[in-house]
Amino acid sequence: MPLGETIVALSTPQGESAIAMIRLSGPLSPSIAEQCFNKQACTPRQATLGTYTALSGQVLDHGVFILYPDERSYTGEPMLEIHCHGNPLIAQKIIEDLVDRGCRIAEPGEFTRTAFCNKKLDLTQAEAVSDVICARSDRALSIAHKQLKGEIGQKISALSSTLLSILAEIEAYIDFPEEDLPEEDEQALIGKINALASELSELIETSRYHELLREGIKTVIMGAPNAGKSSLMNYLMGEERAIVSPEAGTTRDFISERIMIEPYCLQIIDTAGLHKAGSDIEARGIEKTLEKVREGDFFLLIIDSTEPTPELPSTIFEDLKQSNTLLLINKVDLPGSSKHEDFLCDFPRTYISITEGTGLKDLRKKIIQTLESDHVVPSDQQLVVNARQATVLKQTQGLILSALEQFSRDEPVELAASDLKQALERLGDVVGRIDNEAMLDELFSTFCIGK
Ligand SMILES: Nc1nc2c(ncn2[C@@H]2O[C@H](COP(=O)(O)OP(=O)(O)OP(=O)(O)O)[C@@H](O)[C@H]2O)c(=O)[nH]1
Ligand SMILES: [Mg+2]
Repeated sequence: MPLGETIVALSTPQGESAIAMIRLSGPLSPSIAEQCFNKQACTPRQATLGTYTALSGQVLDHGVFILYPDERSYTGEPMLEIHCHGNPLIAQKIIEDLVDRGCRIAEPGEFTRTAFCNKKLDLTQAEAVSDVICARSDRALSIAHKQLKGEIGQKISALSSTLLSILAEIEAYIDFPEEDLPEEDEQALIGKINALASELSELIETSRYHELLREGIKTVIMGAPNAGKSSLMNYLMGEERAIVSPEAGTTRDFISERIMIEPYCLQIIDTAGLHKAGSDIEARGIEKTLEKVREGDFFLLIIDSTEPTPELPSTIFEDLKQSNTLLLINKVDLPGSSKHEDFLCDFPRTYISITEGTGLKDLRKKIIQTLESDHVVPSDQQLVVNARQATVLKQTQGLILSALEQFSRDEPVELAASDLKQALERLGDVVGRIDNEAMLDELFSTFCIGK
């Protein structure tokens, strides 16, 4: 944002509501508060009741405003919040009046961007603001809040410090070239660099949880035709969402809906039954099922206990694992039902009858247990990086691995040091920090290299 501009936007959703909130950020905020509400002085950061009068003299609304006259605000610059009645017409007229008074309509995310530019938030915290707003479940919310508190930033700081101390040790030898790096010191350094690379791998790995938390856990209900997949979908939804019929091959196209099973949001997908297709349409349905399986995070494989175990395409087991699949042996109410104990015997399973309600009381609990037992979902203590952060971390890791390579090839230590310096800069980009030079100065001022 160019210096000196004041931005304005409606911060609550469009439409009728009890209250709407209009937010301003920039130097005009204090004078606008005075002029529009005709108050000579108002107490900073305190809700004040007032009448909003437009430049034309028209009274637009009675409402509450809060002035943040200095940098102690969300954006780090003067801000004004106007809480008016939630009539879109009022909000629109106030915003038009504010534009007439010299404000500019804010770009999407511009308030948070301003906060980042004014160092109120690091980049990971700024990104967390959107995760907090979009969180669909308790788990997604608690993880986004950790990030908003700056925990990824703290982790990056810790990794940067480790990298910096490794670099400092190497620099010591560069400064005294007559002394060769002793073998045991070199091995110790390689050990530290390897440990750092593994820590980065662990962090990069967590990015797979980001979309899962944001969009819901993609849970594919699959099995042979007529096994009861759509019946299960309807049971979990609590409504008749999918067509259920005794005719095999009823579901041709997939159906997807979100449900909550606290503390998670699941995106459940009912699919066409897997078997040897009789027609082109069926074959297309089955192809779509296989596509959904490839994209799935979690699988509910439903088996009709009165039928022989289904023959599933072998490629499916590239995705379905003991750790991410729950077997549901259905229709146990019918005579002649079998336990199918030999089928995928090491997979977790539960016996149910959807029509009679058998085994359904604990089904949600069992789903959560299976999800949690093998880390299909993150724990609430987990840090989760997003795709951008993972990309930057991978680049950092690439530079660290390149430094290791230089060591193993007995190249001059300067080359490894150069890779590690670049890695340090790249790591700073995760949080959008641009002061690596300052960090280096600080550390080396306390480091006694001559010792
Ligand atoms: N007896 C009994 N019948 C069931 C049970 N669950 C489902 N059914 C019946 O089985 C038939 C097939 O159920 P659906 O839910 O349509 O099965 P589906 O797997 O979606 O079938 P397709 O979409 O054709 O692949 C229906 O007549 C259901 O009422 C159960 O637990 N016991
Ligand atoms: Mg169906």
